[in-house]
Amino acid sequence: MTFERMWQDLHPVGRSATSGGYFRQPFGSAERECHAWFLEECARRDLTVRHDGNGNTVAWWGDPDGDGVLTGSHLDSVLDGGAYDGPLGVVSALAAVDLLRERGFLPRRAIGVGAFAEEEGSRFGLACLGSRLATGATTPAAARELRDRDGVPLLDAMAAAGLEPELGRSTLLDDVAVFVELHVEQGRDLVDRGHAIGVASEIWPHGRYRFDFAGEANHAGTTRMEDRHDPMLTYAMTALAAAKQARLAGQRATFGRIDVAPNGTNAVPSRVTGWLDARCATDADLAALLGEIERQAQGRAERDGTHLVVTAESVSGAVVFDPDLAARIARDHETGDWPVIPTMAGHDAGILSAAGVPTAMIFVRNPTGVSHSPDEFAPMADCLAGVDALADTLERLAG
Ligand code: HGY
Ligand code: MN
Ligand code: MN
Ligand code: MN
Repeated sequence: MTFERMWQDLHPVGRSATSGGYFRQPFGSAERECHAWFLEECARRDLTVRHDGNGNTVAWWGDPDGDGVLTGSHLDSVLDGGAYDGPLGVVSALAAVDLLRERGFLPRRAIGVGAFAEEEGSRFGLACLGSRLATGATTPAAARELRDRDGVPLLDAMAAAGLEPELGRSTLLDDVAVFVELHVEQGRDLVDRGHAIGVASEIWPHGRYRFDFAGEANHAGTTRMEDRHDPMLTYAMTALAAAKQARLAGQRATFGRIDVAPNGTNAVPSRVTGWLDARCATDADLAALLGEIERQAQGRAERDGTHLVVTAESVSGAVVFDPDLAARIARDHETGDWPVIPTMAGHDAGILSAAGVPTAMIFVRNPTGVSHSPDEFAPMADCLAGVDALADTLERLAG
């Protein structure tokens, strides 16, 4: 099975020697090394590579002619992330092509292996940037405005990585009739149910919001507590309120990133910026959660004499995958039905589904249940079961 060889080749790219975590920043050196590896593997298989000018790449087995079966995922990672989130879907897709060829399968519909750009939004702040540009969910004009944390424009980052970015209308999906993304499970559902493989039923709505808390810089020693307008306090109470509100309703609210100015030990901050990642089962729940968090935050800002501005940076609505397609994939397998389960993690598959492309997701068991961390893991046996499941699915869809 070629999966092991490919996984050994790709595994070390972008892994930190200290934390063991991965940082494959979009259009950064490690992610570009992964992408170059991907192109080499496509060339080995005589796949026809197409770039869409927006950072996305699809390599075709056969001529899609508007009716292709696409699989694949992303190669970028979050900061200090895991090895499997993204790359497992790309490597499994290449291994599934090999397995189908070993079976002597000749596709009636072309099969494409894709790598979408900037799925994590870890550099330019917009999750699933590549697939959003591919579907038109984000316009090229909006993408041109994006800057990374150092102020580098998206176009410059892409050009510096050797791409010839157009950021124009992507033709990538003109060839795609159906998309199946294999992904490591980011949770414990499969391990709790005792299954190596699962199929996605839906993706929760997911929003990212910037909370800008402005206060009054002052001396940490000479300023009495009652005289302060400290944005760190307003931020801290907001983070606590968000966590409490989400927990009460079985939802998700995370402040995983903050910026403090001037960020000095002996100065009351003038500004604190926090980014909230919120996820709920329905669009209405997400709007209600945000409303309640913002209401409590504004109330605290009044108490602290600080000022709060909340900006929605990216919001993805609820995605319900085609239940018939999900059931077809879940049912046809030797070991009986696989579980059809929801995910609270966002995926390129969600963006394509929202754009009307018939889409399905296959999950591979992660016994740790942990993701976006070096501890993310999928046993080799389960990865191979995933390749087999993906090959079976592609055989059915492209046969
Ligand atoms: O953030 C997410 O849900 C996904 O892993 N990009
Ligand atoms: Mn992912
Ligand atoms: Mn991820
Ligand atoms: Mn099988």
